[in-house]
Amino acid sequence: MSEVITIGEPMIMFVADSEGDLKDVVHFTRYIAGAEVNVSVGVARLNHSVSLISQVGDDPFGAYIRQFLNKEAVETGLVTVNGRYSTGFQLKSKTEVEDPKVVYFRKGSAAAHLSAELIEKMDFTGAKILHVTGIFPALSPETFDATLKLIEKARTNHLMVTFDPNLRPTLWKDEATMVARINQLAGLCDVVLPGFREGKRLTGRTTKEAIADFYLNNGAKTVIIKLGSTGAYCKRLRSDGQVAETQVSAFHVDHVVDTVGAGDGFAVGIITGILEALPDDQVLERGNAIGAIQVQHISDNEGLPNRNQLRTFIEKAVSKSP
Ligand code: KDG
Repeated sequence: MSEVITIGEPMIMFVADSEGDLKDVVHFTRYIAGAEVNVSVGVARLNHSVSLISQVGDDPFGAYIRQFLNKEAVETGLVTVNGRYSTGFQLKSKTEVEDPKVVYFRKGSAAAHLSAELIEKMDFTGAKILHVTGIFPALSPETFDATLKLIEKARTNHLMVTFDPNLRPTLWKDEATMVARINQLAGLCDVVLPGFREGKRLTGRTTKEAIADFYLNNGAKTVIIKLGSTGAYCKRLRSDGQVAETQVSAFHVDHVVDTVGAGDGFAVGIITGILEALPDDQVLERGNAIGAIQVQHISDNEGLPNRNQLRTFIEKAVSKSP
């Protein structure tokens, strides 16, 4: 099994070639989206082995996704093809001034019908980290169940479990269900990675320290909060029972093209930093750096760096800083 395992829905993403209401756009460019797919691509580009668990339809979208993942060296042995359902897709608007508008066509998709049976048969030998997000479990009762089973199995097999809440309110029945389910999952994971606004929404607390304490008291061992242009903050329960706090500042970005995918880039930095046993400040710095590189690209994953690109970005930023 690969070092990193993740579970999620890969989607085809059509990005508008021109600005304006999506209903008026004539030409779109095709990309691939999906938070966990983005993370798997980023981890593979940093030369760590990674497996994606998913399901696609027996259609050209599904075939293209498998081809893309294979080209990116993401292990696809656990991406099943199910001809009864279609591969999901989404439209994304083009905008320079605000977050883009995203419209999903994913209800009842092949991924939403992924069966937990696949997980029962999995062999975790050699795997070190399971990464899950709050998107896949929001798709259907089956995907919530599959996510829970996977987390339970990962814990039994002593994997570290990282969790990015990645709130998508339109995929949940209502706000209360979303908050309860996401916090249920977060309580079963070792490392929780909320954005500051997400953390406030999920916990009702208003400071980064209080949000971190909520999750530490709920079962997590480490909470890493994304602070956007301010950087990132980490609160960790050390094995000696002491609490360690770390905060690092963000990298400056001259021109933000699209913020979607930045959180996934951040997660790539955290996961690979932990795998490489980097100290906390370098783990956060790597997360910030990959997030900052990613926001300079329109695709949700094309900007994710390889090792040379990551090193060059950090060295340049450090040499410019006063
Ligand atoms: O985090 C980026 C994802 O949001 C994007 O790639 C698509 O998974 C996606 C979603 O559900 O919004």
